[in-house]
Formats: sequence, C-alpha cells, structure tokens
Amino acid sequence: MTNIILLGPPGAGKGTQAKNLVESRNMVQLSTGDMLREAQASGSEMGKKVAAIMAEGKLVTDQIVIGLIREKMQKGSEGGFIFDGFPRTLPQADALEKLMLEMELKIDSVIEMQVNDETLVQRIVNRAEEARAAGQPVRADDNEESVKIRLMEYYKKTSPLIGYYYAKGNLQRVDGLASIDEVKTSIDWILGK
Ligand code: B4P
Repeated sequence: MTNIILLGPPGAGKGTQAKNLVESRNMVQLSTGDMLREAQASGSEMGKKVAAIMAEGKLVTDQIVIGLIREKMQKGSEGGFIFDGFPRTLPQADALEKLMLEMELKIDSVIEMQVNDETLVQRIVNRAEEARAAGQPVRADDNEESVKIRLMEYYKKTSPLIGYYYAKGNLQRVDGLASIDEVKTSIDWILGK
C-alpha cells in the first residue's frame, strides 16, 4: 500500500496524474475539488455554500474539506490513497497527519508538480475552450480572472507546504511541464514498481 500527496498549483496536472494512478495501481483518488463539485451538483446546503467561493478561485474553509476527507478515508483503500489537491493549507496538513496516525497509515511520498504560471493559465483557459467547443459544461473557475486568484491563493496558503514536507524528508519534485506521459513516467519512477 502506498499513500501519496500530489502537490502543485492549479492546473499543474494533479487530477490528470491521479486518474492514471487509479488505473495503474488500484489506488483511491481523494480529490477535494471533485468532492466539492459533487456537493454543488447534488444541490446540498454545503454545495450551495461553497459554490461562490470556488467560482471566485478562493479556498473553501479547512473545516469543510477536512470533514470530506475524513469521511472518504473511512471507506479505506487496498492500493492506498492519492491525496489530490489536499492538503492546501498548513492546518489541513496537520489534520491529515492526525487522521493518518489514527488509521495507522503513513504518507510515503509528497510529489510536487512544478509548472510556471504562464503555462498554468494557458492550460486552464484551453480546458475551458475545449469544453465549450464540445458543448460540455465549463468549470465556473476555469477563466483567466479566477485562475489568477487561484494562483494567488496557492502562493499564499499552499506553497508553505513545500517547506513543511521538505523538512519531513518526503518531498519529491517532478517537471510538470513535460508531457502527460512523461510526467506519469517520472511519478512511476518515484513510486517504484
Ligand atoms: P481542483 O479541483 O483541485 O483543481 P486544480 O488545482 O485546478 O486542478 P489540477 O491541478 O488537478 O489540474 P488538472 O489535472 O485538472 O480545485 C478547484 C477548487 O476547489 C479550488 O480552487 C478551491 O476553491 C477548491 N478546493 C479544492 N481542494 C481544496 C482544499 N483542500 N482546500 C480548500 N479549497 C479546496 O489539469 C488542468 C489542465 O491541464 C487539464 O486540461 C489537463 O488536461 C491539462 N494538463 C495536465 N497535465 C498536463 C501536461 N503534462 N501537459 C499538458 N497539459 C496538461
């Protein structure tokens, strides 16, 4: 069993690589972004509460996302968990550490996906354009204005986690500018067979 955190700015490819790992390693993807979008789609009170915050590009409260993660982790995973987009703040990282201890699990690897701001904005704007062209729904936060706020939130609240995990000795970096397949190969190399 392997438990990993995918860390990186919006559009770095965390969700893309998490899906690869689910297929190839029987791991369970815990994407707080997906969980929050599901809550919105279900029309729940919580979903309504977070909709405007997410559309603007801000982070939702620690309390909400920690609650979501706790609930999903209780279902367990044979291959291990991929934390995708969680933790995003230091209090979330502390909460995850406590949850892992409670469940007698450990984080094996924190993989930081490095991509420059210009590429991130371009990828997200492209995703919105592709969805529009295919007649599919466009994510409310996939526009240039929200992406800039998402990036500011990342640098202010999430990037301190790089030092946090570096100090714990389990931070590894991959070049997120490489192709999707190349990034996958780098992650496979880090995780081993
Ligand atoms: P998320 O859903 O986590 O969205 P993200 O960070 O933008 O996406 P990701 O990095 O997964 O990029 P993707 O693979 O999709 O968060 C959305 C919002 O939810 C947040 O802003 C916040 O409001 C809220 N939220 C979520 N978690 C939270 C938490 N813990 N605390 C508080 N709030 C939270 O890739 C993007 C695009 O790039 C895709 O089109 C993909 O095809 C493309 N791409 C990926 N890899 C590529 C590559 N190597 N080369 C070329 N293109 C690539």
